[in-house]
Amino acid sequence: MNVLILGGDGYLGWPTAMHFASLGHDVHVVDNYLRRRIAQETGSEPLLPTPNLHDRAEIFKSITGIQIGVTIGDCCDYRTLEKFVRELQPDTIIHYAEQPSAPYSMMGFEQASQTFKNNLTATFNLIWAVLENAPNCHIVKLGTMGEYGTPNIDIEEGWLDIEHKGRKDRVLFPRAAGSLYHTTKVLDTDLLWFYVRTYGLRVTDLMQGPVYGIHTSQSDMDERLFPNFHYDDIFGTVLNRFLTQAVAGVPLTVYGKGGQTRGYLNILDTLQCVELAANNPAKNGELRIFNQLTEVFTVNELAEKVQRVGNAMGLNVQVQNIDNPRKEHEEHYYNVVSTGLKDLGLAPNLLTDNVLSGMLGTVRQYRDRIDSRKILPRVKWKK
Ligand code: USQ
Repeated sequence: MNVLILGGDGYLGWPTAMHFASLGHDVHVVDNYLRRRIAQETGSEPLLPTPNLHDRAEIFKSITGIQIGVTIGDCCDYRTLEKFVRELQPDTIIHYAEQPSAPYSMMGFEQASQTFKNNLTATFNLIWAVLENAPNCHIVKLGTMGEYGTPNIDIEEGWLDIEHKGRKDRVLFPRAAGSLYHTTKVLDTDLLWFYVRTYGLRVTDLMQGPVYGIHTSQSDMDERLFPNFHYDDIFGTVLNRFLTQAVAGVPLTVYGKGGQTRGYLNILDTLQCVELAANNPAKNGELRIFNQLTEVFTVNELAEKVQRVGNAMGLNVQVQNIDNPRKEHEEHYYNVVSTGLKDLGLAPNLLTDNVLSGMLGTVRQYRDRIDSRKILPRVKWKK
């Protein structure tokens, strides 16, 4: 396949590029370094050194002989994006080109506005670039489980069959996101759905839970190919943060009561899921939605696991419930249907003690790079 990856510099974008290239696909990545800029602005440097995209592509080529095309460009510039789609004629476009941090989107007007404009414009431009230049191209879009929020009913896989006053219909599952970032993903889904049902685009929208992990087959070839692993309060996802806190000797930062429940997955399974979606494309005129997660945990359960495994490795791991900077339910019902990707063949990599100790071991090698000032939450949701 000819695969174009938007947001190819990100925590998931770069591992996805190497994964697809290693499978023998022609891969081209585009990125505008927005995350790198925000990381610099907010003092949120990743734990592991991450060379720029051109350098990473060169390192990858020197090891594997495989070329990944790189363009530093902005998907919010329609002409840039349109040119790529026209010239490359991709079979699949994987769209990660969004500002991915919920806390950043809640900092204030500038950050909210940047998140809103970037995420919606990138998606809108992608839709038009495909409509005008490659209408049969399959768009694989990274959504988020956070689109649904935490409703008091089972979360179905994208769609809900309803019966109202004796009549039946199928509608998008109701969404109630908990941050502006998550809300931009809700709006993305609505935009895609409009263009799918009106113009016959083919789209897979992957509702993904928080991802953890460092190691993939390709990143393990050279530490300079590692994903950009964040542990700060802006970009770090909760388990990656807890692992780093455990190594740094900082009590694990459980927000509020810690009963917040989410569906998690290993970065290896993100790669598997995106590959499965790409290999089994949606049909023209289909918005196919998969809930992308492999295991469900509360924050307390994650903290307990990290504490137990960390202590067995000789760390002294403490857990602390701190004031929740976010507005979210801390105890709630959570039951998600996620059969679509398993039906396509997803074989989950579960969060075993071995996986945890492997990640703790890697983080420990970089402990000198941990800046403890970046650990406590700096952004509060106004309540
Ligand atoms: N949390 C803590 N302590 C921390 C950090 C987080 O208790 O130190 C809690 C949060 O309050 C939340 C849960 O852990 O209840 C998950 O937080 P997170 O920061 O790992 O995830 P979130 O902000 O929701 O966003 C991340 C990614 C985002 C993706 C999303 C999937 O940054 O791009 O869309 O996970 S989901 O959470 O399912 O919406």
